[in-house]
Parts: sequence; C-alpha cells; structure tokens
Amino acid sequence: MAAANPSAVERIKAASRGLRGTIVESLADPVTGGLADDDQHLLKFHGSYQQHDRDSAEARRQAKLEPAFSFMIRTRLPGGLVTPAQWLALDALATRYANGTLRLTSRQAFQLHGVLKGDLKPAIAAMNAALVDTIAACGDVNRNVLASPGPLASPVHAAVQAWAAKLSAHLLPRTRAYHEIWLDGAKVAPEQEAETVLGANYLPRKFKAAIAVPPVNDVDVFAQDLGFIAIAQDGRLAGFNLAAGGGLGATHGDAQTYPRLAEVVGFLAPEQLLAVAEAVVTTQRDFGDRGERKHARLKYTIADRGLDWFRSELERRLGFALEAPRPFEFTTTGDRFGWSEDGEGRWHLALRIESGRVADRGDRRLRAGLARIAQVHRGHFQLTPNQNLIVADVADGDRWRIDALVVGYGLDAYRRSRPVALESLACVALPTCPLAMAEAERYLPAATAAIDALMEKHGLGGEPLLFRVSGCPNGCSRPYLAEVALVGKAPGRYNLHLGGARDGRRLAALYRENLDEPAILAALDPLFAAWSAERTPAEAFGDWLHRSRRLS
Ligand code: SRM
Ligand code: SF4
Repeated sequence: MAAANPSAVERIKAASRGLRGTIVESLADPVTGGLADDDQHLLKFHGSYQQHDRDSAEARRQAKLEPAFSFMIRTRLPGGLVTPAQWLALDALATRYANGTLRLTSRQAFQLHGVLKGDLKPAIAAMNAALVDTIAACGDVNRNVLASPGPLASPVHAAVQAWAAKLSAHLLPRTRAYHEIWLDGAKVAPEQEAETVLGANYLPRKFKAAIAVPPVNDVDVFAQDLGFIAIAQDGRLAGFNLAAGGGLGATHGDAQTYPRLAEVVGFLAPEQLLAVAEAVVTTQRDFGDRGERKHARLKYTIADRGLDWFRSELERRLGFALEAPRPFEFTTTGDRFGWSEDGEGRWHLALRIESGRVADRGDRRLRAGLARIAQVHRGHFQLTPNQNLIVADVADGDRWRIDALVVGYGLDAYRRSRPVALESLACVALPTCPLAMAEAERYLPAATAAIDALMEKHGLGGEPLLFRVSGCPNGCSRPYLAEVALVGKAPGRYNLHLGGARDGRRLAALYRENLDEPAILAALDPLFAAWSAERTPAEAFGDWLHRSRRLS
C-alpha cells in the first residue's frame, strides 16, 4: 500500500537500482573516510554501518577534522552456527581489518568494528571466502534468523536449525548487488531481479524472525516481528505456534512508540513454515507504514489493525486456516553454562562471553583462547542469543583438551561469576554506536557488581536476577524484557525499568526516569529488602514485584 508521503529512506531505496546506489563510487572517493549520505542507508542492506569513534569526536571537531569514520560489519548466520575454520577466518579478519576484537551479538551474529573504508571490500570478500556472508544483516529486510541453540543430535533442535537456515534463505533479497559490489560478480540489470517476496522497495522497516524451542526462550521469541515456537511430540518436531508483532524499539518521550510483545496466532505444520513466513512478510510489506519510520514495524501494523484482521489477512494469502495454538511452556531465557551431554555421547560447553566481546584483556585472553580452541575443536560453535558461545559437539575424549584451554586462557570465569553477572546483557553503545545516549557494554561490569553488592546486603547474593543495559531506548539488549533494566538517557543516567519475567513473557514497566547510579541503587534498595523479606521460596524478583504491586 503506497504511503501518501513516503519517508526519505523509501525514496533512497526506490532510486537505488536494487540497493546499488553509488556505493562503488563512494568507496572510491579518496576525499573522505565516509560514504555519501544515501549510500550510508544502502550499505546497511549489505551488512555494514558507517560509524565514527565517539570518544575522539569532540577533539576532532575542535581540530576541524572530519569524525574518525570507520565501519561495522555484521554477519548473517542463521542460528549462530559456525565451523572452527570460519571462527579462525573471522578472528584473522579482526586483526587484519578491524579493532582486534570480535563481538557476538544478541542475534547470534558476529560484528567487526573499526573497519576503514578502504578495507571494507577486502574484509567482506574474505568473509565470503570463508562462506560467511553479510547479506541482509541490516536494512529494511529480514535480519539474521535466531534459533534456540541446542545439540544437533536432538531431532527437534536439528530440525529447528535447518528451518532457520531455510527461512533466512527464503527471505533474502534477490538483488545481485552484493555480489557485484563486494565480490566483483557479473553485472546484472536491476530490472531482471524481481523481488517477489520483499517487493521492489523492500520492507518498510527492519524485520526480525526467531524460532524458539521450549522450555528455553533464549531467542526472546516475543520480541520478534515473526516468531515460531517449536512444538514437539514424542521427541520429534510436530509443528510450530506462530507468534507475530513483537518489537522493542522506542523513543524517549514519544508515547506513539513502545515495546510490544508478539501475540500467538495459531499452529502450523513444519512444511507450512515458509508459506506462513512469506504471508506475514508480504502482509507487512503491503500494509506497513512507509511514511513514518518510527511507526513502520509490524508491531504497529498489528496494534493498529488488530490481531483478527491480521489473522484473516494471513489466511487469505495462505488459502488455509491456521490451527488453534498448541500448549507450550517456557521456563527461562538464559543459557546453561558448563558442560552438558546430549544423550548421544557428544558434549557441549556453554561459555560466558560478557557482552559478547571476544577480546584479550589482562589474564582473560578470550580471543586467543577461543582461537586456540578453534584450532583443535572438531565440532562446531554456536553463538547464543544471550551473546554467549557454545563449543558444541565435542567427543568425550576431547573434553580434557578443551578444558585445559578454557582454564589457561581465563574462559572459565562463568564458574566463579554471580548469577546476576552471568545472565546480564548489554548492547554495544559507546564508543561506536551513533545512537548511544549512555554507556552500556563498558558500564556492565561495574553495574552488575553494584547490583550484586546490593543483593548481598539483603541476603540475596547468589539469587538469579535478569539484568540488562541498553545505551538508548532502541533496546538492542532487549532490556524491556528484563527483571531490572537500565535504558540510557544521557551520559551516566538511565531510565529504570522493572518487572519483566524470567520466561520472557512479560514486559518490564518504566519505574523511574533519568537516574544516576546512586539513585538507581537507592531505588532498588527498599525493593530488594522487601523482596528478600516477602518472597515465597524461589520467587523471582519480577514475579514478586507484580504480586506485591510495587511497580508504581
Ligand atoms: Fe540494534 C540500531 C546494535 C539487536 C533494536 N543496533 C542498532 C545500531 C545498528 C545503531 C544504528 O542504527 O546506527 C547498533 C550498532 C551498534 C554498534 O556499534 O555495533 C545496534 N542491535 C545491535 C546489537 C549489536 C546489540 C548487541 O550488543 O548485541 C544487536 C545486533 C543484532 C544482530 O546481529 O542483528 C542488536 N537491536 C537489537 C535488538 C534485539 C533483537 O533483535 O533481538 C533490538 C530490539 C528488538 C527490535 O528490533 O525491536 C534492536 N537496533 C534496534 C533499533 C530500534 C528498532 C525500532 O523498531 O525502533 C535500532 C535503531 C533503528 O532501527 O532505527 C537499532
Ligand atoms: Fe546503540 Fe541504542 Fe542499540 Fe545500544 S540500544 S546498540 S545504544 S542503538
């Protein structure tokens, strides 16, 4: 449905000749380290963002220099599955072209930060040579498809992983622009590349899909535009419940924008997944708001028109009705750290990677350690939606070797960390994110230590607490689903959100605004005291806040 007054980005997409724009010319321009404005938008569809170092921005401005531009590159990696060889290839690129770190994201992907313009093409081409692409990792398209990590020896997890890969491939843009620009592929006339699913102007906004395997809701399926909840029967995949219309991004002070949970729509058989996904995507393509980008996610389309309208539109496109949803239960959104055995004699080691940052710092040499593990590991790696990593599919006889490296390189911190630190998430924020209003990743260790100390004061040390920090209200660490969340407002100041659920099925409420750390701790202090005194055995903080009506 054409918007009466399409947004500027809609015009850029329409004029882009299949997302080509003038990216090639912008890359070749020696005068600036950045790209032309329109190309910055188009670059996202190729998996990269132009950024600048915000730590040095003011000094450079005063020196009348342009910002220190560099690029972030994000991979597309359905279900976060990589081989050791791919890990090593990405690790080498982090040294050669980026800032010497790898960043595991909250959507099971890798990010490289700090890539200079002249290195973008060789870096993307080198990734592609390792069979890792960046197509549609960003932009108004379907982003990386999440899948609950789990042993591939489990038929349900294996099937879910396979469906995540098929879904990702099915919803990819058809343009060959990526191959032309980054891989010197043959030139194709844009008119010959019919975008039959996404449409000539792609989607109105970013679109996110995930597949969850109960009882673990690690993918935060209710935060997604499109969610599938695997329903198992006798240990096999029987089908999926469809959930739609979730999303978290918001703008401070703008009540027209808000986080929203996806609603469960109906049940489908496994072989119906691609058709159902396509019906959801094309409904959003045709009805999403192309005039106001802040109102362009599927969550607003469904909120405005209603779930009944959405269901009947889907069923009209599908030509069949979805069955009634099947029962399911989630118990946690977290990862289970340490070794687990999958019933087939293969072992899996979940490691904590704080904020997903794979770096060498002091005696915690995560990057060197994981590279060493990749050299000897004969299974695969799985990135988790909690920014952590599973060294997966290890033979019993190989565990000692992995264990020795884990201890030697300080990757065993999970054995000593407190639950609040282990479960926490933080988005990247400063210094690379242009939208950050406050620190997140760099603040996380101090923030979890302060909260843990407060819990200890009230005899709650060692209790689980789902804590997340985002540097702005876009919510990249999914803070609105946490029991305690900080959402950046200004340097050193955060909005405090409280009361999410440990199964990811309830939104946190805005409790206090614009607090600095002492004020955050002062707000939590009486609540922790009362939680400690009043809770029923094992009652989670978020559940207690709701039962005791403390959220006002
Ligand atoms: Fe995000 C924008 C980082 C997951 C909601 N996100 C950004 C940008 C690209 C800033 C920008 O637009 O210039 C950030 C780059 C920072 C940097 O320096 O690397 C950024 N988002 C991230 C990552 C890396 C956070 C992390 O620490 O792991 C995650 C990358 C995921 C991936 O691999 O694809 C990431 N972002 C999320 C999530 C969580 C999720 O998807 O499960 C959300 C909330 C869910 C949602 O989309 O509703 C999220 N990011 C946003 C938004 C708000 C969207 C909205 O509907 O309003 C923006 C801003 C925007 O799109 O305008 C944004
Ligand atoms: Fe940047 Fe905001 Fe996302 Fe954090 S939540 S990475 S500050 S856009």
